[in-house]
Amino acid sequence: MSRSPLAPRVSLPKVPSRQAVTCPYCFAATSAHRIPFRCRGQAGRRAGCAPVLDEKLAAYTGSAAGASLPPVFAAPGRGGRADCPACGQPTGSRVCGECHNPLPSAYCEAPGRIVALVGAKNAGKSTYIAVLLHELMNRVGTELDASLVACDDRTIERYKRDFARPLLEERRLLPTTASAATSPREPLVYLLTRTRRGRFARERTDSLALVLFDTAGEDLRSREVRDLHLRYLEAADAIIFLVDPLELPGAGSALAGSPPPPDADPDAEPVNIIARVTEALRLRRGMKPGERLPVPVAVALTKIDVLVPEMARQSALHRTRSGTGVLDLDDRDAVHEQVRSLLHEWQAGRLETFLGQQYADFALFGLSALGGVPENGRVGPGGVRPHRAEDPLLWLLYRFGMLDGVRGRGA
Ligand SMILES: Nc1nc2c(ncn2[C@@H]2O[C@H](COP(=O)(O)OP(=O)(O)O)[C@@H](O)[C@H]2O)c(=O)[nH]1
Ligand SMILES: [Mg+2]
Ligand SMILES: [Zn+2]
Ligand SMILES: [Zn+2]
Repeated sequence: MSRSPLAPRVSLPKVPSRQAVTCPYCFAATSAHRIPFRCRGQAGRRAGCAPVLDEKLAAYTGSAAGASLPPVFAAPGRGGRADCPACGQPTGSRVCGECHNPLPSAYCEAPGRIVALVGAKNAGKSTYIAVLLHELMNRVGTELDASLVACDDRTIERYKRDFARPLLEERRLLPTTASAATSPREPLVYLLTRTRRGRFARERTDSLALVLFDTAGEDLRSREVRDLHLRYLEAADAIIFLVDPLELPGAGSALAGSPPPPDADPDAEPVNIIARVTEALRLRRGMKPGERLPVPVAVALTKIDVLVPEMARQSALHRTRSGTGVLDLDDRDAVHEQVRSLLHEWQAGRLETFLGQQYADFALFGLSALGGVPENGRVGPGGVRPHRAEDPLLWLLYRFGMLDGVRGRGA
């Protein structure tokens, strides 16, 4: 009998958290007690420093708009607070020393884990980002008793304008992501925080930084953007790869309707994208041949609503996730096995082989952000009905020790 692909995961150590704090905007690492502060500034009758143009922040965002802020200063910052040397006011706001973006205190205290999202053009990244964040802010957030908070105002604005409003309110498909030449090269940065009562009634708070770049595929050809993305991937403590099943060569017959896209470009093939990213990661991390990368990797087939209905019967992938507030490990194994056999059926078995050779810890998923096939540039008549969109994230939370795994719940 062949070794179960799921077996080795059980004995793997929990992913260690890092000592230094990595900025989720520019990925510079700073030791936890050297993080600078930003003065609280004037407010109402409170005295404080006046806003000045923050040149580092303006350079990062590419605009002086919104970069007029109270000054940044260095201080030892015991207990996450310091007094501004200019005005004497205490402050608890910290920023990255390199780019001056805010670093939430929960993130500084319990150095967060950075989760990166990668996928070929058209894999469903933008749609997934819109839906996953909405799920985390609502249904899934409530289930896990977790809060998802944007780390800066630009993230809030961009999520509303570019993701939530068009897709969830107006039910229009998202336009192809504009090239970074015309849109900011900034990630959306969120902190997912979960507080749980542990043993001896002690509370324990864990956080995870979700750093989401929504990049146009062609941007990876630009050197500057590629460098930023490599830093992003290098800093990532976990990666979610999104794979469009329509791009898998053998999947055609299993899928309802939609023929493969006409501009089939070998560069955009999921296996090749994953291979390129993996190669870059190995190089940057100085991995020896045969050594497997330790970052947990979730590989998710998107758009599984296109699988023909016959396949849906008795399928782990198609039933709703079982377990509430926990990760049901039996359900997890069943979905992994099903996606694995789908990949083999679709002559994409080499994807799994490759992942097994390169990563010590990977898991396979299938999800649908929309829950149905869109028509004429719009979401289907039933609206956006995500299916298992949160699964990869729940698994990562489990791997980070932020969510309990249970067995024997029954399906
Ligand atoms: N059937 C189906 N199609 C989807 C789903 N998510 C995205 N798509 C389709 O895939 C296209 C590309 O998605 P998008 O999120 O823009 O991909 P990106 O280029 O990776 O950002 C969309 O225009 C939709 O037509 C889904 O859950 N189900
Ligand atoms: Mg996009
Ligand atoms: Zn930074
Ligand atoms: Zn001040």
